[in-house]
Amino acid sequence: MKTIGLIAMSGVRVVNPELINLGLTLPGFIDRGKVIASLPTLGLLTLAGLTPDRFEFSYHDIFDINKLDKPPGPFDLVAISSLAAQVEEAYTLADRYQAAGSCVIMGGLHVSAEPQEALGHADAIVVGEAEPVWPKLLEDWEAGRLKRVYKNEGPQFDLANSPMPRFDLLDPTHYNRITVQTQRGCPFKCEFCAASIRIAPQFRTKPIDRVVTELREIKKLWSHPFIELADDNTFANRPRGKHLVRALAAENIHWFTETDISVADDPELLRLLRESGCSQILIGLESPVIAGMDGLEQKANWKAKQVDRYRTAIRRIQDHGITVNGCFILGLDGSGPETFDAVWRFIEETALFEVQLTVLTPFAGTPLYKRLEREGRLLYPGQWNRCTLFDVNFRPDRMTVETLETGLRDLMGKVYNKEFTAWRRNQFFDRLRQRRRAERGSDELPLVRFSDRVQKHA
Ligand code: B12
Repeated sequence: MKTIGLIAMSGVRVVNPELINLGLTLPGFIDRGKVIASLPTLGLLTLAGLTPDRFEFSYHDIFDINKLDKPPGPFDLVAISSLAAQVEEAYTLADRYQAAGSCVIMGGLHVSAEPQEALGHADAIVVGEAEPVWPKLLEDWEAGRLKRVYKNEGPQFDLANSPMPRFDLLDPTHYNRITVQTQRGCPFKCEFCAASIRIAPQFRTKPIDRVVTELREIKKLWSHPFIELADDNTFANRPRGKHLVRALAAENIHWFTETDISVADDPELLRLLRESGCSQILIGLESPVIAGMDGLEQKANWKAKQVDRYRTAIRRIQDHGITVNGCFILGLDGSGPETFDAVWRFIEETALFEVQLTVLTPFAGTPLYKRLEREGRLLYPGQWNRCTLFDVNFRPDRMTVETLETGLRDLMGKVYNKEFTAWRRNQFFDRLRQRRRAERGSDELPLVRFSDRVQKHA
């Protein structure tokens, strides 16, 4: 039986040593880091699900190739996933596997954006979604006629035909969260976005019964799974989103997903979310400062138009008992050093339960990358290991690189600080208790600021 090794490059990546040191001491940052490190690579499990039984599979997480005496294997064929931040490590590993005689196949978001580069390290690559081409690739390999590039030239893949990802390949004791994908693409077009929209431009959904079948498969392997939806924007289609949430509610799971701020407009959806075991939604707020938001969403400038209602919307979602993971991008064009303080005040005012602070990152294949390249503002072109979302690799337009780096570091120090993190979390639970006590809730519950509290205790 031919053996296939699925090689997942895993864990968190940061280059800047000061951020690494800071990260090691900040509880809010470490918590998220642990969660991230424990997510498996769904793309590879999906490949396995597409593969006939005559192959023997194993799945391997590689956290640090420098600590690897010997790569897992030997395998007849290895399939390696690629995100920008780890792709140089992935290439090193691919070279080692090729030298050892394995056939190396690479695919994923980065390889799809930089196919020529990847061909220097792989026998064949898949550009874009794997589902339509993977079975043919294996057939060609077995027949000794492997092509260099596989890319779907036919109609777009219908998610109704999605294979069951091979969750059974995972060691259940190693993962505390499992990913399930319910849709691909997003109706918005943000200049920086490097997620599945880059390989699946149209917003498409997986039939809900298929999603439920995947969940039931997971529940056979984990008794109380925490599900992280690997979606771009789960509720972009609101009616379908509500059907999905009702279906998830019946599965008795806790779950997390990514969406946009407009969920706050729909009280029925918020109620359903709460009742369904949804514990958190991640929202790309990007910035509370309008200057940085202008032109960011390139179809209708949608994101810039939402900024004024961010505070009310976040309060409304959290007061329904769903925590918000608010994501901010620092260094957006048009936003200067005043942004750091504005973000800090915003987080304090909204008491966001969870916060992700990142810097603007030009990933290969994005309109942002092309624009910054044109404008001569890329600092380290081709050094993909710096595409971590935390390392600055471009020249901002309204501050120096150093100001952005220091601003990010200082803000992280404040936002992920133990006392402030605890305060934000307590605010969420306190407001929830107040709301439950109130006969009919309103958005006007009294707002307590962290700084007021600190002053009172000083
Ligand atoms: C789950 C997740 C993770 C997981 C798993 C990552 C992985 N390798 O799959 C973990 C926790 C490890 C992770 C880590 C990081 N992540 Co992450 N993550 C996600 C998330 C939420 C979902 C990805 C997913 O599962 N998609 C579903 C699967 C089915 O799609 P897919 O992977 O694209 O796979 C399809 C194709 O690409 C292809 N394919 C994929 N791999 C392969 C391999 C072969 C051989 C073949 C043939 C085909 C193929 O076939 C699949 C089916 O069609 C996305 C955000 C989002 N909403 O999409 C961010 C995202 C992918 N992550 C991102 C980033 C930046 C990171 C980190 C750098 C953060 C950090 N600083 O540490 C690290 C990367 C370091 C590392 N070790 O890889 C960026 C990546 C941008 C880019 N283009 O590189 C994204 C898009 C989020 C963002 N903010 O932009 N992440």
